[in-house]
Amino acid sequence: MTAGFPDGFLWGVAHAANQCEGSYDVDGKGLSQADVIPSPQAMDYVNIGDLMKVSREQIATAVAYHGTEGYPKRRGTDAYARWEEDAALFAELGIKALRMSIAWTRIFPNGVEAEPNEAGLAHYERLFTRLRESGIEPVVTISHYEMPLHLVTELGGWENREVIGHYVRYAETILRRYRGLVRHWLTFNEINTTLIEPYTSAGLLEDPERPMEPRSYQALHHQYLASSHATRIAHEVDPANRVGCMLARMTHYPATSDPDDVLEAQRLNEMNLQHTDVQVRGAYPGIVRRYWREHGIEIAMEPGDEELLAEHTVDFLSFSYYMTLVAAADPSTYGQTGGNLFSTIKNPNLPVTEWGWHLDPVGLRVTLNDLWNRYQVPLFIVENGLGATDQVLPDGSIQDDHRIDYMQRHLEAVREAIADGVDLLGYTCWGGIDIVSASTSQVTKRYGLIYVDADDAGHGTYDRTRKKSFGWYKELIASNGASLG
Ligand code: BGP
Repeated sequence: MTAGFPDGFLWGVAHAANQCEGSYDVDGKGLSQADVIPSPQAMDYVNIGDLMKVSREQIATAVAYHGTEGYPKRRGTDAYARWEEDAALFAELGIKALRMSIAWTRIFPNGVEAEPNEAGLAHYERLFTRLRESGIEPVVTISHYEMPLHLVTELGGWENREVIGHYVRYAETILRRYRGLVRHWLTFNEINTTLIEPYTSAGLLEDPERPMEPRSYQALHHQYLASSHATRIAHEVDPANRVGCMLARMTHYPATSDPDDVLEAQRLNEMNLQHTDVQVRGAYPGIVRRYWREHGIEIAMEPGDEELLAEHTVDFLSFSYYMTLVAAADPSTYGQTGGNLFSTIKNPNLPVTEWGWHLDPVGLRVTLNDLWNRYQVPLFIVENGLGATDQVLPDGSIQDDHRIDYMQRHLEAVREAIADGVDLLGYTCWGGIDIVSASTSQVTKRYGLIYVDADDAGHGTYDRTRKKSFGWYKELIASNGASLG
């Protein structure tokens, strides 16, 4: 008999402003870099990164067009307009935490203004207040795949050190305004994705003259510094604030027991953990410095940078978990499957989702134990869920047993990890409500416990319906996990 979930465990759901809010030009909001990503003309689930970038020409076309047709993230799933209805549904679900993000462009529309936009600030204040009244703790990502477009086109995104100052002004504004309303903050969503999808994560546009990788590492350095500043300010504003980093954790298994495969898996794991090494331990690990040396990457640092990183490390480590990956010294002989952000060698032991992602509940236990053993700081699973097509039956119900099965098996693995000794703050599934996919911009790649009547072209009533999984999760939360059996 394993121990259960601890008292005060933060059961919740998660989503991001750029994928659910819509209302892209309402109440003074500026254009974000997500608002100009067009619907993909063709889906390629293996080369997923290609769907997450745009060119200068595409941006110019998007800026000249005022409307939502062809730009799914401008519509989201109408959560800005329907915030009260959604907050009521979340209260009914009984969640203890809502992981969400603030749209930077609602607070500083172009990112460079001296004064914030009061309409944007007031919106989130109303929402946080309502959540707290319902006993829901907001867990807020300061920048989740969203930054003002102006900072991308005029300043060059996070590669430019000036962006740190704009982020810090934004972060300080919200940290002060929501003092007492929000106590859990994440500085950046999946910070490692700056190396994988540099446009979506760091606002970097391609330049044929300048290879992307060194620019991405420079951008990351600036994001780490910005994160440390935000952590410093959060602690100054309210010592009760808890700040987390956020990693898309991708545990690599070796394809075989050949030591060369094992070494390659270890190398890829270390490279994935370089980000938490900086943000939790406070220093760049040797493997990254070696990588820079061997690839001719020179990072521009200023005096005091490394001290700042060392001094203002995060309080907890949050991460998304969707799958595990497979590594081999010679990957060319293996078949590939799709993946979150990039494809991987197909693991013959694991089934895959409709989008080709490995399904691996046991891997979540492996991941939790690895992270806990390495860092010994509280962990928080802030994303885990199944993207799937859902059918509405003639009686209007959605019987998403596939999602219930996914969550059941992943949460059983979580319970085992807690019994192993992992200190886990909470679990917020992705997502509470159907939203626009980050990578494919589809609504029909559904993650929610609440169905939204909308298709990929934006047609539909946007009305909300509780799926079968809603009732299942509600019971689970009410029993603090005991109904898992
Ligand atoms: C993570 C992102 C989320 C989310 C999720 C699912 O990488 O942090 O924003 O969308 O993955 O991915 P997708 O929407 O591409 O299916």
